[in-house]
Amino acid sequence: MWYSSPGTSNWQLLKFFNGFRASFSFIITGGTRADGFAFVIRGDSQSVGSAGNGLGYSGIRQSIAIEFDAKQDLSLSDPAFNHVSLHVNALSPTGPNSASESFSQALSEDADMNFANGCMCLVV
Ligand SMILES: [Ca+2]
Repeated sequence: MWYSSPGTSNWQLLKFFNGFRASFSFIITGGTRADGFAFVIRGDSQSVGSAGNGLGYSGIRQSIAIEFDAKQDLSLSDPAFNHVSLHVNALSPTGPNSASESFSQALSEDADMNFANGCMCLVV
């Protein structure tokens, strides 16, 4: 789900001069285990993120993503456990972001984290 896309009727520039606070809850349930999802703040409205192990944000330029990764992808150097990770393109902040752990600036280290077990999770 994306909010405030340019060219749409609800488009508005969000300004964070005084910081911001966001909260949401989610449940990941049943079926074949999916890759996860990401909370993304983007400055570039034209680039598109990739699906699957890209978690919808990999490839989006000028973005910050907090990924909730529920599937290990060895090609992205994921740890062997569910994790929450902050991703930015630190070498080129206006360049594309990536779900590769080489773009991670902070990673949860709780190997017992299981947010894909059907429980309600609250993020603040
Ligand atoms: Ca992954």
